Amino acid sequence: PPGAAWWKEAVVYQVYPRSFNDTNGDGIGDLNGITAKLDYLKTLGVDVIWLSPHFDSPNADNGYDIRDYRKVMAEFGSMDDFDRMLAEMKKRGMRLIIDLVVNHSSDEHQWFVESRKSKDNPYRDYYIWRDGKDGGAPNNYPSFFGGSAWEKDEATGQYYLHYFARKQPDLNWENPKVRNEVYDTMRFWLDKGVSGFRMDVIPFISKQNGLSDLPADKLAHPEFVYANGPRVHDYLQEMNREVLSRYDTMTVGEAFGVTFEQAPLFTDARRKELNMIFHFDIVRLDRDGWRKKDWTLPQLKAAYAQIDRTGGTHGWNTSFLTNHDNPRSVSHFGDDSPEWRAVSAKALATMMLTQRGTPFLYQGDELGMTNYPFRGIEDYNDVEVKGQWHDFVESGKVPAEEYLSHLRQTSRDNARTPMQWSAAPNGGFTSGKPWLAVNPNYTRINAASQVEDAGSVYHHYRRLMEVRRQTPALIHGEFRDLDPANPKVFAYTRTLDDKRYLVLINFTRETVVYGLPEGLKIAATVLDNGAAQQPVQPGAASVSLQPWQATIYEL
Ligand code: TEU
Repeated sequence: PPGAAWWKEAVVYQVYPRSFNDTNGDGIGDLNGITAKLDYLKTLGVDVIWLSPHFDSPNADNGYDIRDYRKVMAEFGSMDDFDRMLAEMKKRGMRLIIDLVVNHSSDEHQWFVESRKSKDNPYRDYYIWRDGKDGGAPNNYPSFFGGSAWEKDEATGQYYLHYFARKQPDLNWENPKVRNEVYDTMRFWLDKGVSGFRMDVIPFISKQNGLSDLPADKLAHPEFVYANGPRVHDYLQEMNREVLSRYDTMTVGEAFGVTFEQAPLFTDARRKELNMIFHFDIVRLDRDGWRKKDWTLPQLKAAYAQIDRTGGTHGWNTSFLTNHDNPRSVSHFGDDSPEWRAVSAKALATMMLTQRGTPFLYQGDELGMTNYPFRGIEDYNDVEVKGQWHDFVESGKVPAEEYLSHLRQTSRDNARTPMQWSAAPNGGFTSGKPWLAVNPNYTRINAASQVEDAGSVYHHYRRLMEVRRQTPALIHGEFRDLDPANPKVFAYTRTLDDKRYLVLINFTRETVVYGLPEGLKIAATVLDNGAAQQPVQPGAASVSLQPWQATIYEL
């Protein structure tokens, strides 16, 4: 098909290494643990692995605070382990993309250690330093992890900018030396054989001219200002020219704060910036910060349609329902009660893998892993939670119970509990004490039992990836929502030349008799999620959809 590319056809699997597989008993996952599970991933049908940060880090934000961009985090292993892991991936025909976290570094990075020493240090301009104003911070920017985005530093009395934790100072991209350091780092890893990058909060790298105060209505969502710096596209085009265009890469930007209108500026291939971005509109459909809101199926469908339109003719999209910053997808968009968990997880898998966009599957979702049964604040590990607890609860603005009731559903820690490999202690994740508690449902929900069970969520994912790989229309075909207002059923077609497929997904616990619109008639069933009770006869113009049934048909 026109515009075909390996990274459009690939299925990506995100590994959060800290929680994936521990082989040395320290309670923290490691690179050897990933290598040990490559056959599992290969059998599942994974083409590309996105590895969350594996670099040397003091772990103020689980590796999203990097101390040395060319060193492997000691807890995860050594560079030899990395090289072996990559070689084993290649042997299996799999590729690796790594996390490029260059909006900020750790405050323990050598550049910052130097930078903070004095105003005339050669590294001073690697970061963003300003004088205070009226005895306080230079402006009213908030940090995503609580408090001000400015921290006063004793050595010089100036403030440095940090959009995230205090231990994550923002790099100064205005400085060409910083940009060249980043490009060198990228070449270092590309020369080792990685195939590209997931770019952490990449729209934030260009700061607003003058850094003036945010107006009151922007304070709750500063990302829409932070993502709109004047030079972000210059920098990305330069990065593309200097580095990306010289290798065969895949790039995906985490587009926090990017609106539908702006998305093509990043992904239109003619602009030579990034291949794709992660839109936040699905995973944050029912969110206002830490608060959970209700959502409806028509809203979800509208977000899908919008995202598909922004891809347009010259861009390409991602398809994902969670990652390490979001709750588990079955708990979020499905039904994680014992009766409906497996079938609704399969229905979501069908939806995710039949969108026009590269699917990004997060570890454990292929098992239908669920949110964790958190009780009190002491059950959480996330730096974001600690900051919010301070800002909202300790300040008296929000009652603890109210915050906690939302947090149970929205916390990033839901996705960060260890992988559930088997019914062995700690889900087989570690022989030691896991850094974050394993979900107690590991005895029922684990990889070992699902690999053995042809009817499991795992095998549904595997079959879906196989069907997708063999069906160009499900990758490249035009997407059309047949019935955007239907509150129970998601019905859409994927069309390429004379091939046309229909996907029907029942988002309820009830049977729904669904009459196909526009005189459409089913020719054959391609793949069902196990819910259908009887085969649909060729020529059928209506289907009795069982609870959470999700079926791909050929028209
Ligand atoms: O995430 C940025 C991001 O959008 C979220 O952290 C967001 O700020 C938060 O969930 C809002 O509630 C990236 C990484 O994915 C995340 O893990 C890091 O903590 C963050 O950047 C800083 O590097």
